[in-house]
Amino acid sequence: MAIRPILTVPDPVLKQVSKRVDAVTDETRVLMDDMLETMYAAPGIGLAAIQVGVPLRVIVMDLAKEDEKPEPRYFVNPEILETVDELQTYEEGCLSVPDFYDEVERPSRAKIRYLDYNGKEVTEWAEGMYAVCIQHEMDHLEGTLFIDHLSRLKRQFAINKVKKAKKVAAEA
Ligand code: K1U
Ligand code: ZN
Repeated sequence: MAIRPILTVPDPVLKQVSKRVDAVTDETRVLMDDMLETMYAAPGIGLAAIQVGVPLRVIVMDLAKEDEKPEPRYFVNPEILETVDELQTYEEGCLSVPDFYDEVERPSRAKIRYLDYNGKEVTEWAEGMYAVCIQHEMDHLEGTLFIDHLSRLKRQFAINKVKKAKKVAAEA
């Protein structure tokens, strides 16, 4: 397994639409293993393949708390089949927009279908934090970041903050 660098805004790669995976192979599993290690190291609770520069419809996630047993989840070619009208608001973050958080409103439940680590098809309802995170990660597959749900002013503030932090780090 390997930790891969995470792309940050305003990298144009993050705006790409990711392509479907033909079949879940050992190569896909190497990518998912690397992504999970990268996500744990960051640390984060989710990661889309495009965030490590791979434009494929692959997501990893682990919503277990620090004191709980890890519960890695793998999603290949995930689709949202249905959402409810009820909305929930959560203060989101993103490893591609480090150190910036803001509230985003999304459907509180989403019915999703995806292939798991072994290529088995799963259909289930996501709710609570699972619904927040899967919708955030599936946005990445369309080249959409959570800051795209905010006002232009807030989005530009977030991008400028990341740019400035990168400049300071490069000068140190
Ligand atoms: O960059 C990403 O897509 C991952 C992102 C997932 C996410 C967080 C919050 C709402 C929606 C989606 C993160 O993991 S940001 C870091 C984070 O939330 C976190 C890090 C350590 C412990 C707990 C949470
Ligand atoms: Zn993100």
